[in-house]
Amino acid sequence: MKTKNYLLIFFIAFSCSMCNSSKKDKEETVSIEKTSETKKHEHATLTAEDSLKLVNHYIEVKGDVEFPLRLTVDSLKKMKVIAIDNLKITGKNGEVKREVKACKGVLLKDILEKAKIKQADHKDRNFYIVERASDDYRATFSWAEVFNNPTGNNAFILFEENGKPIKNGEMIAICKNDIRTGPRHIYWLKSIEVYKVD
Ligand SMILES: Nc1nc2c(c(=O)[nH]1)N[C@H]1C(S)=C(S)[C@@H](COP(=O)(O)O)O[C@H]1N2
Ligand SMILES: [Mo]
Repeated sequence: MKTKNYLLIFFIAFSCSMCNSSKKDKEETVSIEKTSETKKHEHATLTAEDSLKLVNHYIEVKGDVEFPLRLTVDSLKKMKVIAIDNLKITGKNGEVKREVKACKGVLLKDILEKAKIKQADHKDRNFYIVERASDDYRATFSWAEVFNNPTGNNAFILFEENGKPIKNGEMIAICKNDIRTGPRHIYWLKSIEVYKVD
């Protein structure tokens, strides 16, 4: 009789623990699926608080440059400032995601000239430039695009939109002549990195 009771209690306890572990497994699978789903798509809508955490007060210019820089909105304002009207940010299907009536910024080219890319001679031109955001979103330019192509006069670092500071990071990057402007439009810009092709 006693052994029977013990067996019964053991059986109940065992089935309960099985029940729990399978539930846990299920929950874990669901949460993993959720994360990869957000990753697959563009970027999740952030709360104002989370967006604030991504803001940088300066951008770092680093890598293969003679003079690494730390640029703030104020230092950009001291450079050659260019006004841009009617900027359209378009997504991968050409849809307009955002429109800015008026904004101000400086050319990426001017920033790179200030930092001075470490070139051995005039044939040393195989560099790539990475604009990186605090969420690790990145856009890449080639040396030729910036210094030997109209793109050089269209790639900007912006610090002002419609007369006001920029909301999603103090400075953002854009490339105005891209067919779809979304991909090389970078919120929360954190660094501009120069690397040499091996
Ligand atoms: N830092 C950062 N910038 C980013 C992204 C991102 O995920 N992180 N997404 C890009 C994409 S895919 C597009 S289309 C444009 C416009 O996005 P929006 O619709 O969120 O304004 O921002 C780009 N800039
Ligand atoms: Mo996009």
